Amino acid sequence: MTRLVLLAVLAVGLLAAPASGALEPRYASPGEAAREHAIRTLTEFDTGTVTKLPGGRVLREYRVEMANQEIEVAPGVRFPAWTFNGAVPGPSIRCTEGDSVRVYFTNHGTSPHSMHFHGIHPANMDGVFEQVPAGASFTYAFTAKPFGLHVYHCHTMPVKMHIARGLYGVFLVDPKTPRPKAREMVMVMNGFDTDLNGEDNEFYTVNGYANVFFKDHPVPVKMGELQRVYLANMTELDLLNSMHTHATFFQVYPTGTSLTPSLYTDTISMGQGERAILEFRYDAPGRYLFHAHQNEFAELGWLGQFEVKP
Ligand SMILES: [Cu+2]
Repeated sequence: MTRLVLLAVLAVGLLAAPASGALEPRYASPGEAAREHAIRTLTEFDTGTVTKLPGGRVLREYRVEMANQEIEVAPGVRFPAWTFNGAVPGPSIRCTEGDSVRVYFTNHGTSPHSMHFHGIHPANMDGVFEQVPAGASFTYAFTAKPFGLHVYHCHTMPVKMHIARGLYGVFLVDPKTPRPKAREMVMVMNGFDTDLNGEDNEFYTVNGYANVFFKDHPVPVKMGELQRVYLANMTELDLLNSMHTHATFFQVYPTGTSLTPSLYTDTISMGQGERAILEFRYDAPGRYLFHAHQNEFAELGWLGQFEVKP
């Protein structure tokens, strides 16, 4: 009988799932929600609602809602996150160079927040001096430039804390002539200061859940296919994070602002806020590790594997 009631409650929860991105009603547990979010973030982009402005320019409109949201970051480990659209990292906002971008931001939190986009735009769209009080909204409007792999994050003091709590995501501006066809993935490297001491991280992840691409979801890769990773480092409290691929080398496009790679390697280190586009292939089937080359980070959750099949 109790089970029936529980099922009924879950069913009502599913039907009533709000559009604001609150996670609980969609999943059986916070752990399932967080794992699912990490996996979805790998391949999911928010390309906005697309219309044309008079004159023909593309207008892309996005909605981002800040909310305090407890999430799971490793099995059984809860973290009182501050989130954009209900999870960490926030949505991967994608557009094309020259598009007119509008981001409708609402702060459902308990303190001021903002969205600071990396890119080129006017001062009053920079998310620094125009703080958005709790309960208020703000519209960011700018032209997307330059093309490349950027990030956005809250820029409210103390910024260190607002980023450590989870307020960041990828802002990808495609060149007008698209990059060559590839299988594309987003990897946001981050850390979680789960004891909230403000000094160090207890867990390191890609896309928000420890070891998710090692244990729960080895990343399927088609042998010979061009793989493109949009890699961003949003780790707070540590100066550097890194990625190392086993048994293959990758081309590096720093910040994605050139179509010509500048490095061919198997390990890349990045400071806070840095990002790069990596391109590689696997020529033989099997399982290949990828992980932070700070082995401490790898052992605290930043470890994954590619499962290569013909
Ligand atoms: Cu904030």
